[in-house]
Amino acid sequence: MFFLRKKLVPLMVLVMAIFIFAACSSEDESSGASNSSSGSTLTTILERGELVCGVNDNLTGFGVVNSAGEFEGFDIDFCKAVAAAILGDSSKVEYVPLTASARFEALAANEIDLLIRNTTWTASRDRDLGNDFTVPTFYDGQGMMVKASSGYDSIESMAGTTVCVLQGTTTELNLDDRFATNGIPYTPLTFETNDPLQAAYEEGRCDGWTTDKSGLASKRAGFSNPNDHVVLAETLSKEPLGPLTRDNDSEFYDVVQWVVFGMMQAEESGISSSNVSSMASSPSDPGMARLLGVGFDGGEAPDFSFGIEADFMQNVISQVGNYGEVYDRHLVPLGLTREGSLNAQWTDGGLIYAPPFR
Ligand SMILES: N[C@@H](CCC(=O)N[C@@H](CS)C(=O)NCC(=O)O)C(=O)O
Repeated sequence: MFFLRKKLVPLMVLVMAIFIFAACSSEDESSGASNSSSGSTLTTILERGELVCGVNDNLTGFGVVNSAGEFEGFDIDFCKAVAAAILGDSSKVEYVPLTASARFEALAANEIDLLIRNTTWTASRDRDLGNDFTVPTFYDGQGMMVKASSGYDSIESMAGTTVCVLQGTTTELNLDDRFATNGIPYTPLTFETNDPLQAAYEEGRCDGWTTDKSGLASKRAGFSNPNDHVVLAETLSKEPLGPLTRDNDSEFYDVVQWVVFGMMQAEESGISSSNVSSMASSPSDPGMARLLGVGFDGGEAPDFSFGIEADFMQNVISQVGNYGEVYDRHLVPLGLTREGSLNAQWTDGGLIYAPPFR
C-alpha cells in the first residue's frame, strides 16, 4: 500500500501538471485576438497582409478623412511608411479612428497594431498603460487659443475664465498644473471629442481652447476667419508626439522605430522619393548603402532587415518620402514653420536626429 502510494503520487502530480500546462497553453492561444500564436505583431501583420493603425480622423494635418473619403496627414503617412516597410505597399493599412480617451485601451486590447494619433510620450503612460513609445515624430507643446476680440494676452490675464479641453489628454492635466498651481482661478469645460468642444468655444461657452499648439494651428486654419483667433505666445508644456506599440513586442517596436529613424536619415542624406532609385543603384557612401539595403562599390548588400526585406527603406522613401517631405506635405500648409523649431534637423539646431545605420 505504502509503495503503491509512493508510485501513484508522482504519477498523479505529472498528470495534473500536464492538464494545467494544456489549459494554460490553450488560454494563451485564445487571448490576444488579432495576434499570431507567436505573439509577435510583426508576424501577425505579415500573415494578415495589412497593418491596423489607430489614428485621429478629425485633425487636419495630422489625421483626417479628406473629401475623397481617404485618411491623410502627417501621422497617417507614418502608418503608410510602416506598411510600405513590412508589406512593400503603403496602401495596405486599415485605419481605425480613435478618440483621445479610447486610444490606449484599443492598443492594449489588440484592436490595433500601432497607435499614431498625436499622442504625447509621458512617464506614466509608458509605465502604466501596457505600451511603448518608439520615437517622437513631432515635438510639440501645449498652447491656448482665445478670440482676438477677447483681449486676453497671457495665461495670467485669464483669471476667472472657462477653458475648453479634451478628456483623456495630457492637456487636461497640464491646464490644471498651470492655472491651479499658480493660483489662477479657472473652470475647465471638458469634452470627449473635438466637434462639441469647438462648438462651445465658438458659442462663447468657454473663453479659451487649450490643446497642443499643432492642434490649435490646425483648428485655427479651419476657421472661416483665422485672424479672429489668437494663439497666445506661451507654451505650457512639452508634448513629444509619436507612434506607440504594445509592451514586450520588440521585433515590431524595432521596425517602427527604425522606419521613422530611416526617414529622418534619408532627409539628412539627401535621399527623397524622387531620387531614391538612382541613389539605390549607385549609393554615394557605405552609410547610404546600408540605409537602402544595397551593396557599396560592388560589395555585398548588408543584412539590415529587422525581420523584413533588407531594402525596406527604399519602399518607404519611394512610396511615402523622407521625414522632410512628409513634414512639408502636411504641416507647412498649417503654418507650422520648421526652421528654428524643435522639429528642424539636428544639423539645423533642431531635435530631428537618427542614430547611425550601422
Ligand atoms: N497630445 C495630447 C493631446 C492629444 C489630443 O487628443 N489632441 C486633440 C486636439 S490636438 C485631438 O486630437 N482632437 C481630435 C479629436 O479628439 O476629435 C495627448 O496625447 O494627450
